Amino acid sequence: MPRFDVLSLFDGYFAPLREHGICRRAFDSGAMQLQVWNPRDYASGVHRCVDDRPYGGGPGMVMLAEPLERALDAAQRARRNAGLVTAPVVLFSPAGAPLRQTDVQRWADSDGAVLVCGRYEGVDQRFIERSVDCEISLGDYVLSGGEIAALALLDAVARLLPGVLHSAESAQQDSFSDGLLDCPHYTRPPRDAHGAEVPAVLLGGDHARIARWRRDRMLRLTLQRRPELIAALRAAHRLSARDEAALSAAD
Ligand code: 9D3
Repeated sequence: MPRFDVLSLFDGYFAPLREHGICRRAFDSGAMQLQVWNPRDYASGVHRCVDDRPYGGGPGMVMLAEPLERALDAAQRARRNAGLVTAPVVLFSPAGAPLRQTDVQRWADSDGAVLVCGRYEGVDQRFIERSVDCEISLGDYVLSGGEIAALALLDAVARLLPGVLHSAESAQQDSFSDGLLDCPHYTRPPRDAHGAEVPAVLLGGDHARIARWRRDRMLRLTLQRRPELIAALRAAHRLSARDEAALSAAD
């Protein structure tokens, strides 16, 4: 059961996670724990300052190391008091490694982590070098801080935890967990008001044929939209001869 401790100047981002959907279920069932620590509460002086101007000049502000360090100490102490060993410290930053489903699965199987959400132009490098174990990004676009990235990780982890999803199969059948994009889905009616029909194979009840159709559609869609994912599966010898046949028929 992972426990996550989040360091954030905007702790209000994390309350809704406990209130909705699959994440709420993960917290209510005790499958995942979350505690949020605000570095502002660990800042010194009457002004409780958490940032300052960058040495060398330039735009924006930089987060002070000290309030982060003290909030991190409080979080690690609380974890120790709960019987856990010191957790790895993750910093969300545009310079991090893009988050992948394999990483999400590892966090779901772990005791959790301390998640540090950067704000402003960044965090004093001395905090990163002293205290951060890895840096994670959500992708190559600019966010205003690490909170949305932390929420994405927590959401992705929550749905993998035992007893949280309706069907254990859903997580197993995920797009990405097998390295492919998902196939199209259909539900009632079989012919809609626009006259559009559901592919006949899905209505036929031949489950082997349905499984083959779905696999072929996943392979074709992935080749069209994310050819690098097909290349990675090929390199890992995770495509069968009939997968290759479906791909040749596709182009
Ligand atoms: C021009 C330099 N900018 C780097 C792209 C400065 C900068 C912009 C935005 C520094 C920090 C941020 C705030 N972003 C995050 O903290 C962040 C982030 C992101 O912006 N994109 C993708 N993933 C992440 S994780 C944290």
